[in-house]
Amino acid sequence: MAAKIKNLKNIQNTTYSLEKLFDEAEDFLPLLGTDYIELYVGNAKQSAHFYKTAFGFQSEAYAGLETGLKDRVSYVLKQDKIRLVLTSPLQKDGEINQHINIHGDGVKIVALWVEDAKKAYEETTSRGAKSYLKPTVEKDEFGEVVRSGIYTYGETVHIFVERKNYNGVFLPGYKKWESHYNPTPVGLNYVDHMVGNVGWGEMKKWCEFYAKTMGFAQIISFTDDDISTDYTALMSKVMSNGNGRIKFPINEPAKGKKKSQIEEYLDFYNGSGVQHIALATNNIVETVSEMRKRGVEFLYVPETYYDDLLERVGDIDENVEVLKEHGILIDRDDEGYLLQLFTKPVVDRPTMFFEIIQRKGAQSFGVGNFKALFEAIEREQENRGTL
Ligand code: TYF
Ligand code: FE
Repeated sequence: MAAKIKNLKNIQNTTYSLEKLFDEAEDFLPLLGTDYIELYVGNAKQSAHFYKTAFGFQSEAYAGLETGLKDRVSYVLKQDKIRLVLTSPLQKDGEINQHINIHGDGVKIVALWVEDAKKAYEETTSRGAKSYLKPTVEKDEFGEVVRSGIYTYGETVHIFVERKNYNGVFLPGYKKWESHYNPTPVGLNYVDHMVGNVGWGEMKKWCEFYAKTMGFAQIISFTDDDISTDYTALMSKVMSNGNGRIKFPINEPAKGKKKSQIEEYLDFYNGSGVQHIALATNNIVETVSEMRKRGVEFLYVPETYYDDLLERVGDIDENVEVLKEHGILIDRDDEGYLLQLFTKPVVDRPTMFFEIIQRKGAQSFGVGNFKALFEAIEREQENRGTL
């Protein structure tokens, strides 16, 4: 067992070089960053209140009946570079209702910021990506935005957003959302990565999808031999774009002693979808203590995790007692270390959750924490009776 984990650490600790992975090929899909993440939810007004209160997001933009929409409402929230869009249907039937009926509240759109949305569409669809939205120009008095989109795993889609010199609040059609209720930010800065759970045996297919249609490369791989030991059965590969701004780990379940956490997700989500959104902070202790105060529930890490911590990770800037108090996990690779912590699912189904991460050099994914993390997830599964 220990050998397995060690073995895994070796895989993780091999520094990948984006330059080496990408130097040959010209990047046919340059991505500037994550533009927004849109969730389809049952009650966007209340979800928006939750993300403002508990996660420190700011009111940014709104579209609904007041702006001329008849069938849906969207609230746009912002915190530094992170944009969340919460959308609910205003009528029966239709795509949004169906999405919520099948999946519960969940991520529908992972929007990527590009220089040229038409080219992004052509490059990806000509390589086999399925079209979701043909290049569409939207205009208002603040400028012009072009969007296009393709399907990825499950019913999830990627929308390419080209902002030209747009200086409206979000997109044409949205108005500024003025609110008297403005809780302070909690220090979340950008989307570090977003993880997809895909069906049995589908990881390879979706990694190939990102490689072939979007020009991504695999930077890390965990096989079931590595992590389907006593803990939780899953396999994972991390796909990255050429500049490393977009990282999509893809998990698939594997057969283990207990029901895989990925299988539990697939059962409740009724298919593949976004499992977690990792948000970066530059002060995880402050961010997490603030989020706890505001009611966010995090996975519980036993105090014994901290017993051999300094042996495992060496010198760190933070006080171990403080990390222990908040259950923050730490892992080191050959470039530095990272601190991370996972929320419990933020919806009623055991599906989507968030990761809070602070990177201090390390560009890896916390493999040294998998044992503690997966045991914590299993305790939750046990409480739910789904293990
Ligand atoms: O994103 C990752 O790959 C890490 C590890 O249920 C991980 O955060 C993998 C599975 C999981 C939670 C985290
Ligand atoms: Fe993660």
